[in-house]
Amino acid sequence: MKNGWFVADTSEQDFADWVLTKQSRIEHKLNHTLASADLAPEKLHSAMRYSALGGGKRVRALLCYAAAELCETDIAIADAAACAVELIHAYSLVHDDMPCMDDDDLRRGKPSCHKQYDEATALLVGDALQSLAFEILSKPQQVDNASQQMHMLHILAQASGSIGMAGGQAIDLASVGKALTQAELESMHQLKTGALIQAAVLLGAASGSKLQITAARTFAANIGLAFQVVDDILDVEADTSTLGKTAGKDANSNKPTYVTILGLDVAKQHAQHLYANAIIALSPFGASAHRLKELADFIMQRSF
Ligand code: GRG
Repeated sequence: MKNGWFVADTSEQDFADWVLTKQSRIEHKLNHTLASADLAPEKLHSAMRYSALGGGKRVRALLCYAAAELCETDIAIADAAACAVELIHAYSLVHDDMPCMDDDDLRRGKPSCHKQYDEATALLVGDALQSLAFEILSKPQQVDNASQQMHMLHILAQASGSIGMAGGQAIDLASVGKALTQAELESMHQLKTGALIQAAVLLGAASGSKLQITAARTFAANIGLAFQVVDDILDVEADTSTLGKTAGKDANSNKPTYVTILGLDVAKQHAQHLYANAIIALSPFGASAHRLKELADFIMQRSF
C-alpha cells in the first residue's frame, strides 16, 4: 500500500491489525444496515448493496473510529456515524460516475453502478443511500443525548450539501477547462472532498471537549486536503488496475488539479506540508492521538 514517495514511521503491524478489524466491523454494520437484495424493489436494493459493500478503503470510517477512540465517544454512536459517512461517500461515487458528471465506467475495480445496472437505478441508488445515512444517524435511542444527536445530524447535512460536498462538486463541474488559482482549487476541494472527511472526524469526536474538537477540526481540514493532493498525484502516477478507477482521468478531462497547477514535485511537497500541519494539530492530545497520526500516514502513503 506504499506509493514510494512518502515514508512514515508507523508501527505497522499493530496499525494494520486495527485497520483490518475496523474495516471488517464497518462492512458488517453496513451489511446489516442495507436492505436485503431479496426485498422489493429488488433491483434498487441489489444496486445499493453493490455500490456500498465489498470495496473501498473505508478511510472515512477509520477516521471516525479513531476520533471516537480518542474522544471516548460511545462505540454504538461511532458505528452509526461511520456507516452514515460511508453511505454518503458511496452515494457521491455512484452519482459522480454517471454520464452527466464524470462519466466513468470503473469504480472500486468493478463496473460503476450505472454500467452494472442502468442510469435511472444509479440515480435512485445515490438518493436512497443518502436517505439511509440520515435514517441511521437519526435513529431513536441512538444517543442518550438528543442535542448531541441533532448536532451530529447537522454536521453531516452541512458537509454533504451545497456548502459542502455537493457544492464542491458543482464548482468542480464548472471548472473544466478553466485556469484556477491554487487558492480556488483549494477551496473547491475543501468542499468536495474535505467536508466529508472533516465530518467523519468531527462525528467521531462528538463526545470530545471543546479543545479536542477544535484540534480534531484542524487535523481533519489539513488531512482532508492532503488526501485530495495525493489523489491528484495518484491520478498521474498510478495505473488503472491499481487504482480500481480510470487513471489519468482528470488530466484527460482538462480538469485543474494540484499536479497541473503546481507540477508533480511541488504537489508532493504541498501534501507533506498539509500532513505536517495535521500532525501539529494533534499535539494537544499527545501519544493518545496515535491512531489519527497513523491514519494520516496511511492517507499519505496510499497507492490507490
Ligand atoms: C456527486 C454530490 C456528488 C459529489 C461527488 C467525492 C466526489 C464528489 C466525487 C468523487 C470523485 C473523486 C475521485 C474525488 C477525489 C477524491 C475522492 C473522494 C476519491 C475517492 O475516495 P476514496 O479514495 O475511495 O476514499 P474508496 O473507494 O477507497 O472509498
